[in-house]
Amino acid sequence: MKAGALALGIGALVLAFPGTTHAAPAGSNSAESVDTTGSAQSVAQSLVGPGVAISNVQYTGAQDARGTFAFNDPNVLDMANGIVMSSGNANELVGPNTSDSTSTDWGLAGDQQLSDLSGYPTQDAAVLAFDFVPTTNQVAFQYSFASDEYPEWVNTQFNDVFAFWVTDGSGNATNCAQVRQVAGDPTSPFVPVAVNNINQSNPVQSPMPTAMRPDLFRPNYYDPAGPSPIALEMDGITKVLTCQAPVTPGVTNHMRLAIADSSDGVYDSAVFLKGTSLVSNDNPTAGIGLDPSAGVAPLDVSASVEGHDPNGTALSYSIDWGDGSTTGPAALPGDTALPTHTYQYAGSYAAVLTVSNGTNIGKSCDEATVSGQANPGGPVNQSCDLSAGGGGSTGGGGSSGSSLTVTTLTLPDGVLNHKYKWSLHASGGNPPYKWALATGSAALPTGLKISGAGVVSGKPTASGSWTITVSVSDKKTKAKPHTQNTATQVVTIKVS
Ligand SMILES: [Ca+2]
Ligand SMILES: [Ca+2]
Ligand SMILES: [Ca+2]
Repeated sequence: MKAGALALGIGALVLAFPGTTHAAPAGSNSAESVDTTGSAQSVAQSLVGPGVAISNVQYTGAQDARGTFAFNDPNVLDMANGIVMSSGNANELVGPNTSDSTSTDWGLAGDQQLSDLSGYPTQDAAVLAFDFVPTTNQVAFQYSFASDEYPEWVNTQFNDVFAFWVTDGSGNATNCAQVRQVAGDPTSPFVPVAVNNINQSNPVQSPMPTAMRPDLFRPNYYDPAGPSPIALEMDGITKVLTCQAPVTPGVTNHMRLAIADSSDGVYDSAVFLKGTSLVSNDNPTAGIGLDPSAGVAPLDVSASVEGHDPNGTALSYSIDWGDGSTTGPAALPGDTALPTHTYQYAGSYAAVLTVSNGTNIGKSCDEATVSGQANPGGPVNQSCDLSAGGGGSTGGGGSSGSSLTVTTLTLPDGVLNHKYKWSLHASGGNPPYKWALATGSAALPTGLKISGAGVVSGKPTASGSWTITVSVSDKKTKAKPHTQNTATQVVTIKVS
């Protein structure tokens, strides 16, 4: 049970859920599965993508505390598969959420480095370590932290914590599982990803503590009366975050992935790492979190933007909000910004962040769900999973080097004599892009025009259906032979 609960004056929570373990719901959800039977070597291998060779894999902790996962429902986690590490039994992470206190107390030792990060003594540490040889001076991978300490034990000593330490060829170690304490503030320190540093406060404390980085948090609080919003056992989970760390190319570097309970061994926490996402690359990382990420139109949101370039090059950023509006490109001083936007109409919008160092790009995406006033341009139902370049919040993936493609395949219908505005999108090639009607294309609907930035806008003054061909060109390469790519796409706009 939770030691210290009575001292906190919320012992009733413990009395209500006296058990320290409960039956695993594994198998109750066919869309999600966890497998803890593989070797540590195979688990580590599942994390690694192109450009990284691993060796000397070592694991400390319970066998059932680590494994691989396959999640088919993108609403659960924006990763289809990967590896998982837990302070309890990883098999119990599979949804639905059946308890607010899912616990396995292994009675195992903690980890001193994690205790230093948490600020409290840790227990039940699971530590996966290996050597690797990268081909560039940065590694990056995606992850998400989840816990049943949410929300009742936020802002307490039960500050479950994890870390990913990357040690370069000179012995310099970086914990890359960190976020800025305050969104968008370049003077704000980096803090470890932990229960107390990413949350939406604690409803059983009075007064309720300040929510920490709520823009990065997805609540999944246990509700005895009905299903929780996410088909996952954990009561809260962070959005997909990117770990980025400097490394020494061509020599042996070291990775240490660790998670533990704090102050007792119960109320599990876990971290999911995206499969094959540990890559060696030169792309800047990008992260975006919308706050709030749901509400009634008109919905004012702020986007915490974070980027980092592996070579320290100054970055710029732009956001396509998904409703035809864009922000930027703008400079990203201090590698962070907090732009705001208002969603005027109901819909599901994918806000796509692009961070550029002038040569390479990193992309990230977050979703806003807006209810209320219907969109006169027709329903909008976007998802980050549909975005180009692998989908989801990708920090290191980028799309530089892949072939230029128009990713907008359909355009929403217009309403006669009403404002219309929609952005076209492309991926690959060598951004920035320049848009136009393709040579020989039919004309746009009367009253609409297309800008070089790819925005189709105006006020249609005639009804009908127009099938046009749009064209996108990327930037001509500086090096000889100068190359420039062009892609076209046929789209239809109906006005009624
Ligand atoms: Ca739970
Ligand atoms: Ca435990
Ligand atoms: Ca715990």
